[in-house]
Formats: sequence, structure tokens, C-alpha cells
Amino acid sequence: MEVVGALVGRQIKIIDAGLDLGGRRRGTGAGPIGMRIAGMSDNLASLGHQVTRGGAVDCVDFAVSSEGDQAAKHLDDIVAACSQLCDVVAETLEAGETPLVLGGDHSIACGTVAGVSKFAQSKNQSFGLLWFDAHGDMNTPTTSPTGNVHGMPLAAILGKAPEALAELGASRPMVDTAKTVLFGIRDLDDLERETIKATGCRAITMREIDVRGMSACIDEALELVTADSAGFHLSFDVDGCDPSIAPGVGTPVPGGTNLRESHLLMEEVAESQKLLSLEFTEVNPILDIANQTAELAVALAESAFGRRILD
Ligand SMILES: [Mn+2]
Repeated sequence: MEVVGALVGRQIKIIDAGLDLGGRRRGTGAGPIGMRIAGMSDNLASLGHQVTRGGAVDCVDFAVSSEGDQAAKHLDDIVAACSQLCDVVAETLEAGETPLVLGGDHSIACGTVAGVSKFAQSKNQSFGLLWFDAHGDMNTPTTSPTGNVHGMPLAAILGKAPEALAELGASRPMVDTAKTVLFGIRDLDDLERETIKATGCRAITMREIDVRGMSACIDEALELVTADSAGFHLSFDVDGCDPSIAPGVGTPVPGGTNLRESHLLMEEVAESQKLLSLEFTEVNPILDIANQTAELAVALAESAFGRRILD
């Protein structure tokens, strides 16, 4: 498989996935609009990429979606959106383009990663997954204190549950656990902690980042997700950043990465030249301050797609 990680001249397809059912908090549905207004397309194009619109995934409106199973609320409508997103992402990669998915709450990652897995399998290759987040997103319907599906996507991707999401990919788990890295976590539920340990994926906490430094942690993470793989998907939950720079999120947790640390991650992602696909999740313009969080996402996307301070 050809690696589509060039610093210039990439074909980037922006796909809107404005889902708000997974967090059961309205506003993330407007995330794609916020990032669009903040200049996502034009700013990436100015770096020398060709940027196109890939349309929007159908997301059932919160007002008409039924909760269904209380252990995994709105699951049916979330699965429908993720299934559609999976197909779009796989087709985009197949066409030699880079999917840039604009969320939407983090449950959309089940669709994105499922799509990457289908593409990778068709090429007989493996891929890595870098999951940037304040949370573990590793609850299951059994362990979740809320039944909110946006706290479960990584559990589904790694083959556990909810069942209907775990089955969306080309294989189960969708991605090799040894090539999966959780990055920036600082807020876990008790039972979720056990699930993270049981899966055996690498989990780099904010404490570890404090002790070892951001640069060393990024190096290790990128080594794991790129080792013997076609490339990696970066699932970027903006709540992984400190709320002082990313206030527009539904579940802010103090103590996240600061502005330069966040950019350093993206700059190193660009340097790796192994970024297959990228998504931004949990941007909530309704909770934001003058679109600051969407603007942060756009600036971070620029770094991930090759913007440099010098030269
Ligand atoms: Mn998340």
C-alpha cells in the first residue's frame, strides 16, 4: 500500500459526521459547522493540499431518536451513522485520498476506524490507532455509569462491546491492540480502568507525560502505531487538550496538554509521514467561547498536515 503521508500535495476529503447522540448533549452536531467556519478547508489548501467536500453522514436528530437500551442509549441510530461513515472512509482511502472526519461526538470513531480497517484488509496490511483523549472511552454497556455511547467507542473498536459497533470493522478487534495507543488520559471510571488493563493496549497518562516529557511520549506512541503498518489513524478528541485552550467540550477535565504540547504532537504526526486518516471529535460550538475550540482544531489540523514554524 502506498503511504499517503506526504507533507504537501495530499488529496484531503472532509467528511462531516455531526452526531450528538453518543454524548446525549446537543451541540456536537454543530461541530463540523464550527470547524468549517474556522477555516478548515481553506487553511489546509493554503498548505498545498487539495481539499474537497465528502458530504455529510446522516445523523438522526436528537429530538426524534429513541434511547432504546438504557445501557447503550441511541445505539441503533449511532450504528446507522457509523455504518455509513465506515463506507465513506473506506472508499475515500481506496481512492487514494485522506479522510478528515469532522465530528460529532466520539462514538463516530467506530465508523471511521471500521472504514480504515476495511481498506487496510483489502490491501492485506495492518494499521495503527492513536487515540488522543482525556478519557479512556473504554466503557462497555455493562460498566458504563451513564449508558452514553461516546464513552465506549474504543471498547467497541478493540472488539468488546457494544456488539453492533464492535462488528462494523473488517475484523474483530478492528485494529491490533499492540498498535493502539491511548494518549493524554486523566479521567477514568473504576471498571473502565480494568478493561484498559485487560485489553493490553498502551495507555499514556498525563502523569506519564509530566514525568517523561511530551516529546519522549510522542516518540514512543508513534513508534507503536507505525511499526510494521501501512500507517495510522489519529482519533483526536479535543477534550484531551486542556480546557483553558479547548473550552467548547461537553466533558472538560483540567490538566490536559497545553497549546504547544498539542501542536508538538501534530507536528510529529506530520513528520512521521504515516498519517492515513484524521478525525476531530467532541467540538461543541454551543458550549464554546467564540468558536475558539473549533479554531484550535483547525490550527492543529494544519500542524498535522505539515505546517511548520520555520521553512
Ligand atoms: Mn473521547
